[in-house]
Amino acid sequence: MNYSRFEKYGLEPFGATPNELQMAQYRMGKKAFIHFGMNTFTDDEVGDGSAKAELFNPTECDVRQWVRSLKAAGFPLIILTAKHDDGFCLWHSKYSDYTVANSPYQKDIVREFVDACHEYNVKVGIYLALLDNYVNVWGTPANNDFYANQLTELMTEYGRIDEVWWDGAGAHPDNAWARWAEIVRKNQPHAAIFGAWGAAPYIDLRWVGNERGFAGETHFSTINLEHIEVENTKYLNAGVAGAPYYIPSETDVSVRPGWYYHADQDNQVKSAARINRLWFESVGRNSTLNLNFPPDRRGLIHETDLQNAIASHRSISEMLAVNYASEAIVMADSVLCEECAPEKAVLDDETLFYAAAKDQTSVNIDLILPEERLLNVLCLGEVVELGERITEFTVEDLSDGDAVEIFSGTSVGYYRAVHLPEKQYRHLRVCIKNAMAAPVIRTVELRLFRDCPEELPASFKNINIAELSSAKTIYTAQSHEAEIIFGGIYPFDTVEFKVADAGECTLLCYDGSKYVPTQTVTATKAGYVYFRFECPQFGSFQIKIQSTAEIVTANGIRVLLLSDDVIGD
Ligand code: IPT
Repeated sequence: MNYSRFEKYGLEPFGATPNELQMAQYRMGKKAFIHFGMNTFTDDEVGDGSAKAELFNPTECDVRQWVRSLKAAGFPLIILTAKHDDGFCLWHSKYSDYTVANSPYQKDIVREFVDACHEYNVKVGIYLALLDNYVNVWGTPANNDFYANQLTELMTEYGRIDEVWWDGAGAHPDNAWARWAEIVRKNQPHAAIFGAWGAAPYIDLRWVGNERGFAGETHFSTINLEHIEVENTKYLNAGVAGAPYYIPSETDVSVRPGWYYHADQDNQVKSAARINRLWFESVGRNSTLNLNFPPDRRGLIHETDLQNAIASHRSISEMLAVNYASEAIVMADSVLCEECAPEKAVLDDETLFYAAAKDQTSVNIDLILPEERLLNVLCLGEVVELGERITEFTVEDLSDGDAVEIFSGTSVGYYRAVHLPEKQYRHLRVCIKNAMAAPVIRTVELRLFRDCPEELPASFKNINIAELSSAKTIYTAQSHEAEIIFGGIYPFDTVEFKVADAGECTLLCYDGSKYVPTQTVTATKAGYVYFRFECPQFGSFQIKIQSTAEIVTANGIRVLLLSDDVIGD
């Protein structure tokens, strides 16, 4: 990183700072994910590697459609699952016979994908799962060579790659992280590495701690390595102010309940308004958005998914097109020097910034508009090359004379977009109340956001999630236990089943690494048992029921969303 443009004003980095790869990621803001593979044809989310390669048979596969349309929806980088946990390779790997080469499709999809990205000037990301249920050497020393070999193929035979995605699922303590990272660094110097668990010392991007699409309201890129190494989702979601490692988060979430395409989720695609909210809660909270679009059995991204993504992109782009702060008179009560005056932060130029005087950790920035403007969003961004500094800020409205606090927040980082009450404003004040070092601010923006009309996904209601094609129910312990794997992240507020006699029943939700008991209900006699939640339970891939009474398997288990509030977390 070149600091000379800061040094001339005596500005020095505070704490941990980003590298160039991380800066490039921030600037992209959002990116797309593609989950396509054998699961698309078996209606699975995680395959066991037993499905025959012949099953992979997209009828109208058009990889260029994916890239072209996701570019139109504003995604400058697309990450492809070259291989998921089932082991089915979308490229012609020499190290496995479970590949597209042995399917009716035959063509190398990684090649088609990279070529299409280059054609449309889109950056390339590659996801190579750590698990391989087909080759099945995971957990043995042979896996380290096997993974290194496949990674080398992908890193050397396809041209430039900008992101490598290492899922935490399947991360093994004995994985050869240093060696694998070296394969990426040596062959693909532009590639940022996303990773988890033991990969922590080698990664550029961390997981945000959930697959529901939000970074915490407090969200620092700085974090302690051990929070990643033990996958502490609370800290992944919030970061830690002033912590020693600078590892920004990536918020991965699917536009559908599942990562893979399932026809019975066609009317559960997130609406444009919901995607807008994903943007505000990731990009607008100092994270990046990685939004998944699963191609269907034709080998095309479904029309609804694209329509909603494009509508969302349009409303965010319209918002970003006009920064009303650039018309304002901008004043601050502390300024380091003339070149770092506060009006520099309202200009559309990444290299210009406002800096408060040395050691000044609280400062007010006034924005006085030439006339009243209808506004509802304020965006701030720090010069994070000098470290994340701000820990507390408020926004005040002075349009009617007295200062009225209309927002209060904590972290800012590279970018923070907040909603303000929508009204005609004349005078706003950003009060940096506290910072770990004098604030250096890259951008201050005042904007008008016009949301897309909200359409609730029509048919969450009354669908038994446990009966969808991608779900499985497994009864164990002589039917005193049942496990339901949904194949996707569904909201639900009700679980219903029948017991053969009186007993205690506990519902456990899987949080990504373990089952967490959430509710216990006592059945006083044979009959139906219900678990009810006041608001939808989000983000579970699978649940388990344990009961001292026998579960009546003939009746099955119903997992439902009965309330309408599918939008809240
Ligand atoms: C979860 C991993 O544990 C985490 O490290 C990260 O890779 C994440 O997936 C990506 O979405 S596993 C998931 C079943 C919660």
